[in-house]
Amino acid sequence: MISAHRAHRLALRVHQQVRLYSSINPFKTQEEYNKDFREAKSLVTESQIEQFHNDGAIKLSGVFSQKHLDSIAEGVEQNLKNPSSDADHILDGQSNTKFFGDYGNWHRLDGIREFVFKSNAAAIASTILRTKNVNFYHEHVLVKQPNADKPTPFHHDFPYYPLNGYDMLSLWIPLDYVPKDTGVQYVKGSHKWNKLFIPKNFSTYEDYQSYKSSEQYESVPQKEIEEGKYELLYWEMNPGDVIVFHARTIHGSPGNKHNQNRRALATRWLGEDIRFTLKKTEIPPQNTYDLKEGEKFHGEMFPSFKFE
Ligand SMILES: O=C(O)CCC(=O)C(=O)O
Repeated sequence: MISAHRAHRLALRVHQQVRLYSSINPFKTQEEYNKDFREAKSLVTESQIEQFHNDGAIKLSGVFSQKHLDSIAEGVEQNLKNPSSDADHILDGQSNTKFFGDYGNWHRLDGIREFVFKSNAAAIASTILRTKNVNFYHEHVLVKQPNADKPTPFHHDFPYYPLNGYDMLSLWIPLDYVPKDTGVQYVKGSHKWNKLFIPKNFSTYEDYQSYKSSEQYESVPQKEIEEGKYELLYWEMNPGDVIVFHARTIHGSPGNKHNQNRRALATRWLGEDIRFTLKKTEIPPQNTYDLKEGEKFHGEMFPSFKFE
């Protein structure tokens, strides 16, 4: 469990770095963000938006340019070389290859920061949430190395985070070709079950202890998912494609059976109704960045994107 001291140190480090980077990075003009927003309407149709809200996950094809994928690739490389203290290096039982995961480093990784602020990601998230104002929450780098056969356990993201509300989504963006049998699988419609599931440790597959005592949470129905009780959505993907999924949609992925990397970046976006709430969990980071209970996320840690 993260100590209060470590949480405070992390919050301080992040604050200092964010202040530094946002003062030197010119980002885009409001007019350029507005243009992204107008163009997003041609990248995602009204029926795809409807499908996202009904199914909890959609795939969009050819959405990100090579320039933006190059930024992500640079950021992923930087992250692999310089992981945070919260990074997961999950060993693979069979072959000793790894599943690497790390998050919340955008403020210190040039490539990721470039992508978040200069790509059309915010405009796409906003369009799909049917709003003109989103906040960036954080990024998550996920790299399954060749033949890393460890699956990602089924889970949904929402209970991992200190927040309440409904309108939150992720953009899962692969940098490599993803064969269908390696792609993330989504339990269709599970975001609308009105249930919260206990987060899982990606390494041990165990439910996190601190949630077990709360009646609010139950275990993910792993057995039923494996037995095929629910419809799963999953896709073959090419670089430039993206999966947009709701923070309450249950998802997981098989191991990487192929002799090539499966590098991906998930960026997480908050809509209008999301509010900070302190949950006592074992999952870092636990820093609250000075947010008060019930407050909207704001400030340099959770940059706001507005579109006109
Ligand atoms: O990439 C994966 O295997 C899982 C992704 C995931 O869990 C997420 O983006 O929330």
